[in-house]
Amino acid sequence: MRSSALVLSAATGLVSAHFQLTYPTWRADTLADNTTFDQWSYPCAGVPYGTGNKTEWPLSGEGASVALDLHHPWSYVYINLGLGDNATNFNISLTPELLNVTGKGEFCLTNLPLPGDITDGQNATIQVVTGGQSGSALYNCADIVFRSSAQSPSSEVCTNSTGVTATVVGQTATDSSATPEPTPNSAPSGTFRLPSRATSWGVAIALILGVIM
Ligand SMILES: [Cu+2]
Repeated sequence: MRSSALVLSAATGLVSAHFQLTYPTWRADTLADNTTFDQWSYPCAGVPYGTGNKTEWPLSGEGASVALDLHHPWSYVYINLGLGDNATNFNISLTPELLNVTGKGEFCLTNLPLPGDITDGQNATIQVVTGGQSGSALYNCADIVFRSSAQSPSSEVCTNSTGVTATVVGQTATDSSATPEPTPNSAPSGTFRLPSRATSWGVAIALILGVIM
């Protein structure tokens, strides 16, 4: 089994593609040459809890951000949260609106909607899932500790590459509503908000509306 999987991955040459979880810091570099980790592997690419550093992450606001480097032409992006040490149940969705991200490169989401009962010092894990053309999903995880004093990532770390655009699935590109409404019964709490950092650059509207600027 193992050797055939290795042969398959070598033959398809897909190992160098996939995606990077840039922020918060992922558990391990699952794109490294000769890595034994596998992004196809649920829930965290085979990387055990605590392998990497814990990133201090805020309880709310703009700093509640995730930055990705996407290597596929397009990706469905889901971001989930699992509370506690070594969470195995990533049952809190931070992307109640399904995002379809077009383009390869850096992608930044800020102001992710967090549950209201998070406490300072609480450990958790962020799971990022991308779906693409193959119909299979890719996974990466980052371990965090919630801190009210956490700093936001810099604009260099959390940024959007030219040509990377996102649309909410089900929303047409000509829809002029600035803030999509959460789908009933799917939003855990709060509302999904436009990335405010990007808003200040005049980019977020384009992201949500799918307009290439
Ligand atoms: Cu890939």
